[in-house]
Amino acid sequence: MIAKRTSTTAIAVAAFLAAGITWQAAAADSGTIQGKVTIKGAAAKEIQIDMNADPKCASMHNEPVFTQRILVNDKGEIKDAFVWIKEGISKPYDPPATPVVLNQEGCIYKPRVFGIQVGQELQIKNSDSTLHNVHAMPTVNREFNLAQPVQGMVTTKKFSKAEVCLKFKCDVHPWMFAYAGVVPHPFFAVSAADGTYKIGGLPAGEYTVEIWHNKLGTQELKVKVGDGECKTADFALEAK
Ligand SMILES: [Cu+2]
Repeated sequence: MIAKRTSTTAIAVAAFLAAGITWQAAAADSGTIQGKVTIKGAAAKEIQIDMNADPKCASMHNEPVFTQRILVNDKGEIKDAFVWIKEGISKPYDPPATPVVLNQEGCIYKPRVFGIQVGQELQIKNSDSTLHNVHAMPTVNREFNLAQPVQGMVTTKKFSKAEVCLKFKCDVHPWMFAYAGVVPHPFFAVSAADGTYKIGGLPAGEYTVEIWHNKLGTQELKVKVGDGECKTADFALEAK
């Protein structure tokens, strides 16, 4: 029985080594950094939002709506953390032609946290039949404050400088917040509901990976990745 197990292991090792040969021939810009974002400790409870200040907002929800300060599941996995390569990217990357859309729907920003490249178009859309006032509150980019009184309105903006993260609020509805990670390259991700994130297509190199969370702050990890390699960088954020 033991001998049989050993031989299975030997085959597995041989297969791994065989895979290692193709590993060396991996294409350029094929590194990946991925991981999971979790919380250490218990997150503060979310508070139910009172939308009665704008009956139109209230009428769009049948269920109670809660604040979304720390989106965490019962396994402690965090959604909506922004992960990006803070240092180590040397090549310039043109912004993609496809715009990012920030929608206002049911008096909530969707998405709540998103990444966008410097110079990439941001389309801010009002899907509601009520007034929203989008107020971008940057620290290094240009502030703007625009009213969107009409349903279906779209306003296009761009950001000229990197900024992680830039906060948006609505001056009409005090519960509405969104956060944009403005990055000078395409290497960023937002953690999914199970806390996972993945940044692919990386050139071989040594990187500083930063995580940003709207309530739990930032953390950094140094990660070295080669062509075709996939490295794991997990983050555990202290509860607040
Ligand atoms: Cu609003």
